[in-house]
Amino acid sequence: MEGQTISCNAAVAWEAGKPLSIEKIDVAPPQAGEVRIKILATGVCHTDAFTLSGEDPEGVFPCIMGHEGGGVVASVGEGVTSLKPGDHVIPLYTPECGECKFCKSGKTNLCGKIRETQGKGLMPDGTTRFSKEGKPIYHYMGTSTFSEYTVLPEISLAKVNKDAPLEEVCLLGCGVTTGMGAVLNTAKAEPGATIAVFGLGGIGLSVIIGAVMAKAKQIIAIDINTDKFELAKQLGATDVINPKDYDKPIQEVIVDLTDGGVDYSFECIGNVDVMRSALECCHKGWGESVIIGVAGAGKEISTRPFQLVTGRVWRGTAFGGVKGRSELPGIVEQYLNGEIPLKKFITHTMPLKDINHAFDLLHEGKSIRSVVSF
Ligand code: NAD
Ligand code: AHE
Ligand code: ZN
Ligand code: ZN
Repeated sequence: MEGQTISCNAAVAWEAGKPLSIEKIDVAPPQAGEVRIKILATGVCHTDAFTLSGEDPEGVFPCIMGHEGGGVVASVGEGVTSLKPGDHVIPLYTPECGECKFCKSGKTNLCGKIRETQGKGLMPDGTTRFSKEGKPIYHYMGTSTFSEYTVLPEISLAKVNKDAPLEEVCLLGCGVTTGMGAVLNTAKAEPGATIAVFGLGGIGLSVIIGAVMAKAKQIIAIDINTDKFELAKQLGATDVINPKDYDKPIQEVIVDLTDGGVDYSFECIGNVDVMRSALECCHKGWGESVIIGVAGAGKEISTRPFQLVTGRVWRGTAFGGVKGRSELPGIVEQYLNGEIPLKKFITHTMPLKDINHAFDLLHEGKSIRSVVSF
């Protein structure tokens, strides 16, 4: 099977706004520098739903979505040295080549090596490994985990401890790492900090985990769906707030609650109006707001420049600032040491054939993470 095309099941997004369709597809063998993976589990993140909605300027169809996976190396292409069949891996939508300007900068986890082709749904050589009846199907975020088999560049795979159950640590492929990393790497919150988290899905709840790790003294969790409050409190939120309970802007509520504003805030929704609230609830002189949520084509953020003149800082984060190949294996070890309660995030599990139900649950606000097991 090593050098042959594999026929397997995948959830294909034929076009924006339509449910995924379970299809038999062909997965070509890995080319030079590439690795074919058998996916064992994948989470469903809001970004998958965002792209499927048609709002993503980089959305190309037909494609195979999914970017929060865990799998086992099935075979490797020519020149691959760091991975071998049987290795357990987490696909990375933010690769780490170690040699590009970004990787060498010491300032970012973004890697520039394959970003252009990845954004077009292609492998680095400009072609796809997926097809059906000879018609190419695009990759998604360089990962395409909604397939029994997928192909990734070697630089887009983190090798992890085989003791870690892939149906849990797949969540470290996006959501949980992003939220924790946003606090620890991007904001670098210090002990005693006050923190506001907007949106309590997989990302916002992981921000709470990061805030507890950073020893924040106050963690204010905000959502319009009060069903999310129980888990937020379990994870360490000190205050839970529903903006609908107030007749003044939520930033004013938080400023009043915190003697002038929080040290750090995190937007985990993708709503540009909430991004403004998240900035404006920060303390004058030093408060920093981190944008995590992904907003649709044409959306823009705004605030009075005076908010920045008077010392508030607006920044953003991708994958929580984590360099996947070098840092994700250590985060998996933290999980194995009991430091990251991934199980609490898995509200639903299902086989691939029911993946559309995971999208329904997400839209209905009923799930934190659905994990599809293969
Ligand atoms: P989710 O749908 O599980 O959670 C979003 C939460 O926001 C829900 O609980 C919802 O009730 C709440 N919400 C919606 N509108 C609100 C409002 N007006 N005020 C307060 N709460 C509101 O989504 P998720 O998987 O946690 O992802 C969150 C966002 O993060 C998405 O935009 C996703 O695309 C993005 N994301 C970004 C990165 C990154 O690297 N930057 C990584 C993962 C996800
Ligand atoms: N393609 C979109 C933006 C999507 C986006 O911002 N993706 C995040 C990861 S979301 C994970 O759930 C990201 O890492 N961005 C950095 C990058 O290089 O893509 C658009 O607006 O064009
Ligand atoms: Zn994601
Ligand atoms: Zn690089």
